[in-house]
Amino acid sequence: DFDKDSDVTVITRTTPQTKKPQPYKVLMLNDDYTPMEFVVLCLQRFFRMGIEDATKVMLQVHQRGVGICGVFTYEVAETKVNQVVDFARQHQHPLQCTLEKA
Ligand code: TYC
Repeated sequence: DFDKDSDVTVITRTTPQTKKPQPYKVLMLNDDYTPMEFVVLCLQRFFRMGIEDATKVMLQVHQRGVGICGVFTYEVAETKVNQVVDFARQHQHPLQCTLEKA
C-alpha cells in the first residue's frame, strides 16, 4: 500500500500572506455657502447613505466643522473626494472634501 510510508509535513503560515491596505477616512468640511440639501445629496449619491444618515452627517459637519463620510482604501477614498469636488464645482458650490489616514 503506497500510503504507508508517505511522510507529509504540513507547514502552517504564521504571518498573513498579504498586507491589509491602510484605511483612509473621507472627511467633509463645512463652509458658509453650500446648501444643506446639496451636501445631503452628495452623501447619498457618493457614499450610499440614506436620507437619515446623510442628514445626520451633514448636520455634524455644519455644527462641528468636519465629519466622516466613510473609511475606504486610498484609491477609493481619493476617487470619492474627486467625485464630490467635481460635482460641487459643476454646481458652483465651494464644498470641500478631503482624505486622512484612519
Ligand atoms: N454651512 C452650510 C450652510 O449653512 C451647510 C453645509 C453643511 C455646508 C455641511 C458644507 O460640508 C458642509 N448652508
